[in-house]
Amino acid sequence: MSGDVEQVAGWVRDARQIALLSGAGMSAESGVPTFRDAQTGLWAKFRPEELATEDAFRANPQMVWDWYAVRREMIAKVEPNAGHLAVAAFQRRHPNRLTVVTQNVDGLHQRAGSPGVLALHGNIAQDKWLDAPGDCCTHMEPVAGRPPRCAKCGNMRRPAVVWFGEMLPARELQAAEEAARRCDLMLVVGTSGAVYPAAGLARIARGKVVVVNPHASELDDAADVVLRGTAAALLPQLLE
Ligand code: BJW
Repeated sequence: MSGDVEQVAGWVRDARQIALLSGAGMSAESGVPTFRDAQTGLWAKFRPEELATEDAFRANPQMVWDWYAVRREMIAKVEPNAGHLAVAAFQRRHPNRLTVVTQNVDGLHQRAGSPGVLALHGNIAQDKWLDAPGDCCTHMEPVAGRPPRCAKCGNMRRPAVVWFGEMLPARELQAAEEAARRCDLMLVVGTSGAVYPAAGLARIARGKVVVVNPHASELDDAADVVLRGTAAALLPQLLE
């Protein structure tokens, strides 16, 4: 174990309250591509800021729906990795000491067994109405591969995720801010730190901040220690 890893493992042992803020890199070793490193398919052609918006969906619902369909299919096939499992095992051994705050919509922390996950950007496995549903919106018309629509008014279903320009779920965001403000230690794992308000949580953390990321991130300057390694390699060592 390197000196820094040993030092952070000591902070974990001493901390009464730990907050873990995760991003797409947390699931990379499960086989889920990250947003800003990915080089294939729609990821290479469009930036997330161009696809993950209500305007993009209204302008081209089929393209955006297809992007989500590919990702849903991929996520349904993958498994939590050693990083997710180490977090959940720590929570089982130490109830109420670690809060998971995730930007991920893949549900892998939950599937690993982490309780009370604060999912800031929603859940890719679920849909919701694009516009406020009318009384007629019980007559859904599913056509394979297309966004389901109300047969009467044409209202569409959309993925139940948080797009750019949309508010984060208020309860989850407030609980995440409270977890940041009370923690003795925040582990910031696998996020570029480019997207707010999630990234801002690392800047309001009361305790020490540790970034776990194989590459440079926009939150490195907020960290007391930066560990250059992957989630699946480092979390099992940190959360012994
Ligand atoms: C590894 C690894 C391994 C690789 N192990 N690591 C303040 C300043 C400027 C702008 C704003 C601001 N506040 C708000 C904004 C606007 C905007 C924003 O942040 N814009 C920025 C681009 C500048 N934010 C919003 O619009 C948010 N809403 C909001 O603020 O509402 C209030 C409001 C409303 C109306 C008007 C005004 C205000 C909503 C943000 C929603 C983000 N949604 C997405 C899509 C979710 C659905 C979906 O999945 O499709 O969320 S975008 C995408 O980015 C997704 C992610 O959760 C999010 C963060 O990405 P993440 O997780 O960091 O992934 P990557 O790919 O960027 O990074 C991966 C990292 O992993 C890399 O660093 C790798 O090195 C690393 N890695 N392998 C560990 N094995």
